Amino acid sequence: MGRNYSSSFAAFRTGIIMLVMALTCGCRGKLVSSKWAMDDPDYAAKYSKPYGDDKHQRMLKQAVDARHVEGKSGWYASGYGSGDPLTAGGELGIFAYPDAMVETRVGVMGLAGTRQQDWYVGLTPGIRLQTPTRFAPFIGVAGFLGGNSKDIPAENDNIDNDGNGSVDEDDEVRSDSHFLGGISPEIGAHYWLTSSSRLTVSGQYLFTTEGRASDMWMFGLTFSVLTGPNKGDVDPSRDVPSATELSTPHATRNANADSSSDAAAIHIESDQ
Ligand SMILES: [Ca+2]
Ligand SMILES: [Ca+2]
Repeated sequence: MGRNYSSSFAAFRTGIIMLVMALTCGCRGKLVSSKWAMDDPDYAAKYSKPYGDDKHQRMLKQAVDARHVEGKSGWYASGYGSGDPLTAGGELGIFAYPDAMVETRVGVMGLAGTRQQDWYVGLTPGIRLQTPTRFAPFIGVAGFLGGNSKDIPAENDNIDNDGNGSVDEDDEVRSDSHFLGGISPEIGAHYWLTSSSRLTVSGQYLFTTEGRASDMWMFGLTFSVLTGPNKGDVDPSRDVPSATELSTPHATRNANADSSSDAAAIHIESDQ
């Protein structure tokens, strides 16, 4: 037990070391910058004006502020490890920031090990509460619902399992499916390498449907990319399409029509 816990901790420590290496190799000189996210239009809109008397105060604020993530979404890839029971996992998914302090995600996760038989593949939704900052500690909760299927011997069950007209012939097998569910409290921290790329170290304790002996600490390292949209991408002056436009593929708006009548401004173009 103690040795297994040690190996779990060693995996977590390796994740921390990898994070530090990535930070020092990939972003040397930019770990703390008051202009670290200026290539993000929403961040730049807030901070691109010249400094005034509040220069030092604003530099500090700009160095930590990551509220430009609000309303944006992206994708992520994670690797997980656990020493007790020995388990390795991978996850691909999408995430979104409905608020700068709230992150939601859903991914597809594969787990091998788990003290159960073989591998599992399943869906894992999650939510995190975090600081709206470049270095962002968080707490969260995630779920897992997965399953697997494998062939097991069926030579003695008096059933023609494969429907070939012969009962319990040599090497007859049947398909055996198994489900694994779980819920896991999570703790960790993000660090934004750039305005749109993020590294995460996390630890989650997975309570499984297989009983407490199968519960485990899973330590993870995640790389994420924020893909938008920026607030400026949505032009508030753009016309909202009418129901007629949306339901009629060949409808176009006549720019010369009387703008007082939306109905009159719609031209229906015929295929002929
Ligand atoms: Ca058979
Ligand atoms: Ca059989």
